[in-house]
Amino acid sequence: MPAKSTIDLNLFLKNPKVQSVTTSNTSDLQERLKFKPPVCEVFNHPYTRLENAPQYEFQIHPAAKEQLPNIINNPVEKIIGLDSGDDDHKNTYQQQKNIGIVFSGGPAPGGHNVIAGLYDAMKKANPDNRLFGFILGPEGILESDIIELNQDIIDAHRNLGGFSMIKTGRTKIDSTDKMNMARENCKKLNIDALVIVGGDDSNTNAAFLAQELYGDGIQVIGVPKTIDGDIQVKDKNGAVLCAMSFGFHTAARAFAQNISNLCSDSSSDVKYWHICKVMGRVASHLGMEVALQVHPNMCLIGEELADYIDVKRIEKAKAEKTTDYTAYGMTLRHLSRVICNAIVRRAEVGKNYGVIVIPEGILEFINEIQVFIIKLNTIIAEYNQTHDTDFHADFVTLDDKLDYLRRLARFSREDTNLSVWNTRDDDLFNDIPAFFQEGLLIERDSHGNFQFSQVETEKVILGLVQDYLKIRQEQGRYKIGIKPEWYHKTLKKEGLDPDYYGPVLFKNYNTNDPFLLARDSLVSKKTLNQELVKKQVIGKNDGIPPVIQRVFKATVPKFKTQIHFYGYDGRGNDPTWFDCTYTYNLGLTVFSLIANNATGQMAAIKNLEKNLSDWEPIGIPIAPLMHLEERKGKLALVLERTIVDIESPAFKVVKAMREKWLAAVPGPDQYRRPGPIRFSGNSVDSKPLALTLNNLGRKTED
Ligand code: FBP
Repeated sequence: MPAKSTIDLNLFLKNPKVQSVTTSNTSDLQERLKFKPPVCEVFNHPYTRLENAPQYEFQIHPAAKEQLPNIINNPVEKIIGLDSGDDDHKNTYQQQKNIGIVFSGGPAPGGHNVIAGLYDAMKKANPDNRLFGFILGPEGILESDIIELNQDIIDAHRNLGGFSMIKTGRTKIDSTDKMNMARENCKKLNIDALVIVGGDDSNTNAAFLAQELYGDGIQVIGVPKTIDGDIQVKDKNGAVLCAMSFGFHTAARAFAQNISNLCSDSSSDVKYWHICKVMGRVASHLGMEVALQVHPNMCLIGEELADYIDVKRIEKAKAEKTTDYTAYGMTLRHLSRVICNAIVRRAEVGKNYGVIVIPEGILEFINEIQVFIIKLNTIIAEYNQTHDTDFHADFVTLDDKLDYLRRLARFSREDTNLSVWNTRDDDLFNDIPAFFQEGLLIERDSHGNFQFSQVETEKVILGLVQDYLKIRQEQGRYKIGIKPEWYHKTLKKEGLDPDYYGPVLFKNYNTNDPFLLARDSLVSKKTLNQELVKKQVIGKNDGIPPVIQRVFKATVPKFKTQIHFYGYDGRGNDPTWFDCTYTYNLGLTVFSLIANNATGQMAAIKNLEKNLSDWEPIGIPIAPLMHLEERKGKLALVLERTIVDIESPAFKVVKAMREKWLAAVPGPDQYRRPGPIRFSGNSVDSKPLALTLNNLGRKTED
């Protein structure tokens, strides 16, 4: 029986040594709070001014010209440091300002440093400047829910992850009523400038607000935030203006460390395939960066699948004088075959384990699924508009929703002009598993985006992979390779002659292959018995020797999986040194843009892929970056997202290394250990590897 504890818990908890163990104020936290990110050279001057950079041009969409007339002609602005200036400039720069800031969309590491940078710069320019945080995202603007940010609040959040200082939300200011409400509230609160820290949709919002508030003299500045890494800006000639949104590096490194740990576990325990879904609503940037950091056995890149062309199908269709549209882009079925082939090849060299990275948004790039998503977006948006109600409130269960779709399909037979959903769509949709149907029918977010993070993408793919592996196993085309030495040793130990049984059991016996592969015909104990009898190795009534049964069992694979999702954890991680420094400088840039009267601009750091001494703070006009996209079933003007460029050096490296990382050969795996997130130092891996490779690739091309 354990001895009864005699400690006085109250006294124990007051003990300074116990308190040093239980305190939340860890040394890591203290180090972070104290860290002062280095700044770009221009910010060492007391003032800054803007300089037009007309050499950067954009392909402007006519809809952007029409809808955003007051900000469409904004140029790229360079920020220049000034030691002194004329009095007019000084007066404008130092004029007292009330600035409002809001986080919008998902958290991204570094957001607090944007606020800290802005706060420090504005207090340096004029200690009477005031900074207000809108609480819970754009909803805070509509509700006038605001908090004044002071030194204590800022200092308690420096270099820390999350958006907890003022919280965030996904409300969209997308109607005339909401725009008017935003204007009235900003005016009531005497806001001179509004800063929107957000992703593509939030910067779209920033552009429309800048247009709307232009006449009121309220400036609006955007900041490129999102772990997804899909805000990247180039001008029309390919000059990189913003290589990456903030938060991407930290999230990728956080995911990479966890996935690298799984690589270690997997190659030790040798019994699981780890299926790792990583965030990134549409683009596969995070998946690709994780692949570069970790070298997993497989990494799917959505953009590559969309680009796939099935030459065999095209030729077949050509011979039949038809067109096979399914030959363009990879189908889910084909994708599952590609994954299975890789799993089978590793099994043949004895590696019945591994790690697969699947980007969250992969289904967006699968033609057949994309068609469903667009059709369902349209159906839901049309229903809400026609009935002035909510589709999901009216059709609560999956059965209700399926019923409604069935009715639409029935109507389509009567009126083919109105058929977004026809009987073929309905039949195909009814063929997919219920959990996936439910996923495809889930509520869209406030921007009308399909919520990929809510869909069990990995389960959909895994289901198909499992089915196909089963078929291959039944056909005898999925086996575990076994080492000849083990086979010889095992049989000899039991007094049996390996050479007597070997040719019957293995299709490559007596070759120099490093792994023995069981014959295709041996798919069960029954077929093993039949073969041994047929080849007269055993008599009809002898039964299979136990050691032969053991050898056979060792050749039969069990596909065991563990599923993981990496997303919210990385979004909340404390920022890397790179993200801390990047975001602090973004905050300083925001103030320079405001102090120099800019509006409709997005703060950015040019040359981010290079060393800090080459970083150039700039303002990028948002309006020229916009194009038309389907949202809530309609075309809307939005900021264009950047997906993975399959012609980029970084992607080409991933493609070239894929076979090596698969390691479907005897010998060790090729996993890379990125290690934990480092907070100090400025070495090559302290910035995204994709950026470094793209920069090196561009240099090589020059
Ligand atoms: P942002 O584009 O707002 O930065 O959010 C990105 C993201 O983290 C995606 O990777 C993910 O699909 C989505 O947010 C999840 O959204 P939610 O927080 O609403 O679950």
